[in-house]
Amino acid sequence: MQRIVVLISGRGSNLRALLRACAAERWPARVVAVVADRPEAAGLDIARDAGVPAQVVDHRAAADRAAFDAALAAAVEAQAPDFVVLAGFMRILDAAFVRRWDGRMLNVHPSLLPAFPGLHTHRRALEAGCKIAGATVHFVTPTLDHGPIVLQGAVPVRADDTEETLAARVLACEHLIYPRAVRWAVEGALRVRGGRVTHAGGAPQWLMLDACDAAVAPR
Ligand code: NHR
Ligand code: GAR
Repeated sequence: MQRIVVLISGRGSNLRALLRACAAERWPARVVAVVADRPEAAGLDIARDAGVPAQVVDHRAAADRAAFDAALAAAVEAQAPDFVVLAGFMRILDAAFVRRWDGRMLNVHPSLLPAFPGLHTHRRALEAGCKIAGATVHFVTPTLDHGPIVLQGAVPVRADDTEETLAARVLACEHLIYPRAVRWAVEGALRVRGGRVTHAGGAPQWLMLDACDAAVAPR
């Protein structure tokens, strides 16, 4: 059994999608702990309801970034995970932390990377007049939102979209692609070479939701 630690900061809807898929699809893995960087993260209750130990490493209680990263590293290390999965985790991690889990730490980011790394992705996509938006699962590297891309999902941008309506459509896409990508990782199906990720079995590494929000399945 592969051991997964999930790091969250907020609502935890991606955590919920991961927990559901892990149980329903009988992954060779389980979520052994959820760690939040803030005590009010609603996702902590999702973990507890699923019987997963949840703990807080409060970033506001840390003296500085280095102290927070060290405390978080210790909490993660204590779980001896095989994979560290960021699910709406809002703290930039230092290079030492990231290198420790090289090739074993994943993130879902709410844009079609390399467009719009960082924060406020939906606002920026709307301001840029994008007609397609989406989400990206990538391996985490020291450079923010620049790690090797595992899987991307695309959704249409509608003329009357607001940040909120676009975020909701992209989030639904995240809930489809993130469990799939994490499953590939725990199954050992991913290969990384020259900064590019391939699926050993040739599974399509994209998903598109059409204007009616039906999934367009890869062939
Ligand atoms: N750390 C590294 N080194 N590399 C990545 O690719 C990372 C990472 C930590 C988190 C998630 C990322 C996202 O999906 C992620 C990827 C936080 C910020 C940020 O600016 C940006 C991107 C992501 C996560 N955080 C502010 C900070 O000072 C705090 C913002 C807040 O609290 O609201 O850390 O988008
Ligand atoms: C998701 O849209 C995720 O991609 C994004 O925050 C949301 C978390 O939702 N992540 C980031 O913006 C990281 N900086 P959730 O808590 O319901 O999973």
